[in-house]
Amino acid sequence: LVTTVDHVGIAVTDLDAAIEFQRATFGLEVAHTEVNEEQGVREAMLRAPGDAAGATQLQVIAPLRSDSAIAKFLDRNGPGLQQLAYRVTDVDAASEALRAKGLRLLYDAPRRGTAGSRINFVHPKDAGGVLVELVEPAS
Ligand code: V0V
Repeated sequence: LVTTVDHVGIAVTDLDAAIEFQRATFGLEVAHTEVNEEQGVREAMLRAPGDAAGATQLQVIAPLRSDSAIAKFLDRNGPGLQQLAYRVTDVDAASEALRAKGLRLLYDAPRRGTAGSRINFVHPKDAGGVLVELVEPAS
């Protein structure tokens, strides 16, 4: 079902400060930044300098609005790991396969994710306490 780990996502309060921390501390570089109004986030994808294209990235995610999922996560937990994202070739088929196994998918139909990807999420209570994202990259 999964082709690779696409990214791991951490929730942060200050996106620019988090990017600078990851750069100055770990040497990660910004590969992409974006605002996703529907998800209520400002986010950046960070990469290790030696990685090939398509390698696993670190996503840093800050809230745009107080009613967003990220704002709620920060209120409850503070900054930290928020999600694990698996790459799939077909998010509709992957979602259907997981539904057939009895897992709850958050969306009836995939929504728009980073860089034109199509995404859905498995409810954390059905995935060992981990919010699992499914990512079908833009073709
Ligand atoms: C909540 N829970 C989590 C969790 N968020 N557990 C692990 N990881 C998380 N991130 C737990 C929470 O503590 C509760 O446990 C339980 O799940 C259900 O909580 P709830 O009150 O029913 O639900 P909420 O309101 O906390 O919402 C949780 C969900 C929400 C997962 C439904 O965060 C959501 O819709 N997430 C999907 C969208 C999202 O995360 N967008 C931001 C990233 P107890 O207390 O009952 O034990 S945007 C993004 O990733 C993009 C654009 C991209 O990658 O392309």
